[in-house]
Amino acid sequence: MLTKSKPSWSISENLITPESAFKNRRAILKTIGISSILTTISPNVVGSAVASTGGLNPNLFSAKRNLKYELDRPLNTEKDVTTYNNFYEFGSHKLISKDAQKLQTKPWTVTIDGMVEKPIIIDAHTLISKMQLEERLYRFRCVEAWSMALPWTGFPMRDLVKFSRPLKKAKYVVMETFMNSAIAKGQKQFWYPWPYREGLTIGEATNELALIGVGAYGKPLPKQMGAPLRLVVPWKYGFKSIKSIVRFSFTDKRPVSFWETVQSEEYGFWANVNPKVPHARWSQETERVLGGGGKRIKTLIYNGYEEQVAGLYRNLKGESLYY
Ligand SMILES: Nc1nc2c(c(=O)[nH]1)N[C@H]1C(S)=C(S)[C@@H](COP(=O)(O)O)O[C@H]1N2
Ligand SMILES: [Mo]
Repeated sequence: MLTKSKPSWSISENLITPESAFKNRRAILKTIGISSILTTISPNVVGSAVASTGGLNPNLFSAKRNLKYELDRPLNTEKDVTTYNNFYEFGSHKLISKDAQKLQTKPWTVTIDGMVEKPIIIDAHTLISKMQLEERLYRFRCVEAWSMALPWTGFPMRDLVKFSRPLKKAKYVVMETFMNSAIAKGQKQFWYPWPYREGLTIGEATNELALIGVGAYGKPLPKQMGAPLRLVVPWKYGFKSIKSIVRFSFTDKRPVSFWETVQSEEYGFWANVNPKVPHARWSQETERVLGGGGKRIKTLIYNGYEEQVAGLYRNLKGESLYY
């Protein structure tokens, strides 16, 4: 793990080692003809877990990198990212990766409804196969002030919105996570407003940065990261990036999300990253880099994505954009 700090806005080739190492390993497996073990191996054998591809070619998930999105910091290792997770459905702590393997992601049905020309019910893997996948290196900042940087595989949410054919009057898209307390024990905690729910304005959902993540490190998304598909909105605090989505509903009413229902003064609708606006219980000025031995770095406005997203908020008055 690299801990040495690099000049800002530069990323050298050696910073992408974790992923290239993975690619080499897979190339080797392929040559000796056992690449299929990647999909059949028991998830518990590997710390990071090997996810199901739902019958899709695993190579699909090692998509071409979109070089437009550069990092100013090293990528985290796959181990960092896949063993420290927030997924309250499986427990209110970070070590849920093993329990999350109980999630059955095949088949996985996604419903697109509400203010659309015609509701659609579609298998998640069929949906993924219709989309153009790409890889993007993004920063990710949790409201709890830890952060990471990783290579996502996914498709622009904009493409999903287009596919959904929303009516003109739709202003928001609301997303929901699966509901199954038999395997997700956290959902037995009745004081939480299950299922997990999040929402974006149509403008946010069609912003170039909004991604539907279906993979990471060139592989299908592991269950603990929200397989088979989750939202990735890197300019917002992590809780907006809802995992294991089963429903996209278009509406003209601003939704109240899961965490907003629990604690609206701390977790609002917009939740854009801003170092100057403290959380009710801690400062947001700096963040602890996962795997960085406790190292803290300065948090950037919109998590460093001001150029892409500031325009979305310029004319909004009287809104608490930053929590
Ligand atoms: N369904 C669901 N989605 C969720 C969460 C959750 O508990 N349940 N946690 C959120 C929070 S607080 C964060 S920081 C990110 C964590 O994503 P990661 O575990 O892939 O890093 O997922 C977000 N999406
Ligand atoms: Mo978070």
